[in-house]
Amino acid sequence: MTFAITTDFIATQNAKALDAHKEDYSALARQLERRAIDIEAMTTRAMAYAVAVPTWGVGTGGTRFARFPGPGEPRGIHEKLEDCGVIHQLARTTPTVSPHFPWDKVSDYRALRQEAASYELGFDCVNSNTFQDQTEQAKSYKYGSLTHADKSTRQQAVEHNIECIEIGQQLGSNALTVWIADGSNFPGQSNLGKVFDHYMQSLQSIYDKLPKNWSVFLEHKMYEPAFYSTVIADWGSSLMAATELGDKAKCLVDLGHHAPNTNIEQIVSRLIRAQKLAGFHFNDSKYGDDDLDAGSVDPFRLFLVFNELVDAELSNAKGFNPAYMIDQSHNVTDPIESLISSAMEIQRSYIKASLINRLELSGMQDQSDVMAAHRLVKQAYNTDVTPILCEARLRKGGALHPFATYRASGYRNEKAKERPAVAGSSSGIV
Ligand code: PSV
Ligand code: MN
Repeated sequence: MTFAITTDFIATQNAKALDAHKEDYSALARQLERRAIDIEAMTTRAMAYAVAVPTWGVGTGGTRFARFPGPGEPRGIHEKLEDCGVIHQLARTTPTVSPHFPWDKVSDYRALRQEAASYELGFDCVNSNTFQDQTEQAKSYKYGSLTHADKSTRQQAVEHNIECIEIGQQLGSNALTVWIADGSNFPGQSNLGKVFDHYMQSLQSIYDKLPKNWSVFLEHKMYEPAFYSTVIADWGSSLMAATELGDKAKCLVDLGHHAPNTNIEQIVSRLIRAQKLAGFHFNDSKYGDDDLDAGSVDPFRLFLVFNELVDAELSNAKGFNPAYMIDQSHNVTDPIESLISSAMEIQRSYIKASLINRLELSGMQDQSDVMAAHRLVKQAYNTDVTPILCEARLRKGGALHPFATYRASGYRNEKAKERPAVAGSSSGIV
């Protein structure tokens, strides 16, 4: 028997914090009522909000320089699912996981799906990996994958993506996310037009294999590992490719994959308008693709992204159905703690953005009442919606205070005993 956090343990921890929570919830209810906002409606929204956890996120990440493994790290997909289960058990807002292949390969995917279900988890988008070489692979991706100069290497990368779709079908997924590391480090190394043509041909072959109701999400990234030029470097290239491919192709926005200070919320707004917003990889950064925890450095930016999303949702924007995922690398924290914290910050931004009276805001915008519009948005951002998030968790059987409950459970120490460190654990520099 492996250690598990029990329902009773959560209930005992919740009982200790219940009176204080009730006071805070009623105080917030009265405050919101004065602003004509029904707290019940907000709690219902918080309960319905869901964001997927990446399987690679529960392992300790690293940098180009080093990786410092943490105690009790998951040693494969089964233990990763166990950890993802704990995140959802406590925070109750991460009911799906997004797997990455070949990292999460198993021989029986139907069994894996059942195993996930035993933790009340389902599978979100599947991610392909043609940015590393695998031992059994014939052709190297050193100089590219889907855009490689050599046709048979491109073909190998296409086949891997098709295999990911097949696996995803067995897991109950309905989207494939494609991020490629392809690009060049030296001017002159590759023909910028030709590599894009290769990308389009390869993607078309993958697109043609998409089952009914499936989508392909194209993830752009400005730089790294290619430092001079990246084939799909920005949302312009991504949108161009998605438009040419057709309705099933959309653009995925990883918050870290832009130049510093880029107005990401405006990109989101444009993609919504084009009906091409696939979804997100949430994380945060100060400089480049830092892969820090969502909302840890710039929570206001996260809120502004949600301001666009909630606006689209409430105005029933055509084709709006984004897939929400987290994509982070936890180098110095317990990944479970980071993912719990990130999931709560993402949900927090969603609820804060939901507080804005859209009719009032649009009236102010129409009158060019700059400061009133800005203050209205800021008022929502400045509202502490913690009691709403706590109440949503409580009603869904989660922890009032997931972080404290997780620490009190001793889960990490127990896993450190059960999971002795192995050399070269599957979670690497992500
Ligand atoms: C690339 O940096 C990325 O954001 C892509 O989503 C990958 O699939 C993921 O990170 C994991 O390395
Ligand atoms: Mn990503």
